[in-house]
Amino acid sequence: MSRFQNVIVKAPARSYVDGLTTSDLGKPDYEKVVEQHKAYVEALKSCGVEATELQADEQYPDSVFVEDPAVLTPEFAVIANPGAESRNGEKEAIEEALKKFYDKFYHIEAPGYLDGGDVLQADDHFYIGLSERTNEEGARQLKEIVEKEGYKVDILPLKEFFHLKTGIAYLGNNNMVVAGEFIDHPAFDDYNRIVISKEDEYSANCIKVNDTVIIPSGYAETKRKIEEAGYRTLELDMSEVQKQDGGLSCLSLRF
Ligand code: CIR
Repeated sequence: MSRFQNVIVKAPARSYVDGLTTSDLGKPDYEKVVEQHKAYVEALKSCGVEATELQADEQYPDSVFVEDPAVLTPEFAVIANPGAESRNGEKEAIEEALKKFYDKFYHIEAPGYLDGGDVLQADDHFYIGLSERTNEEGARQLKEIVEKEGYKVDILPLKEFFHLKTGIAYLGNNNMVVAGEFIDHPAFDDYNRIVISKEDEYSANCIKVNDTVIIPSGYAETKRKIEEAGYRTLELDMSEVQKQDGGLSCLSLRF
């Protein structure tokens, strides 16, 4: 798994509290999400990356979730076409920010829709989830792009999860964190699976940033399993992010 040098993050807007959600965890507290986001950015920096911190954009309540408007590899950037109407325009600011780092861009175009949260890269293999946000045409376009660039691709229709990465994370060295519908999924048979139980499902959305796996706080079993697999962990309070259906991966683009 390549090391990351950069991340892009975006500060939460005041309108964040009115963003999209399916959770019944209540309305997020704006001051608290700002604190949690700051701690997240500090944690990333402590893993050795340089952070590009974009200003909050009140027009887009969900724009703190920068993972969804793009898919990045070391060689090229794909500007996604986010499947929620209220979020689609977020891609413009992200493309602008990425111009400093990338020369080679691809775009997912309507009628194709795709959220970066539905895309998992594990070494030379991409997994693309079909969800409420990513349709077959969006997945087909991304498949064509990344296959042309030499990657392998599997497209997986999701049964329960909101986004593909809601329930799965790749830690490198063939280690895959899996929850729910992915625990027995044949697509992941060849990985060493770190299985997350139903009650800890939220913690399946974790991120490996260089030598550290960042996990949400409050999941002792997940922490233990990931440490037993040989990783150092760092825990972050994600309560206000979870209220808006977000997780650790959603809050940054790492490259
Ligand atoms: C949304 O519904 O789009 C946001 N409230 C949450 C997006 C989370 N992003 C992700 O899982 N990649």
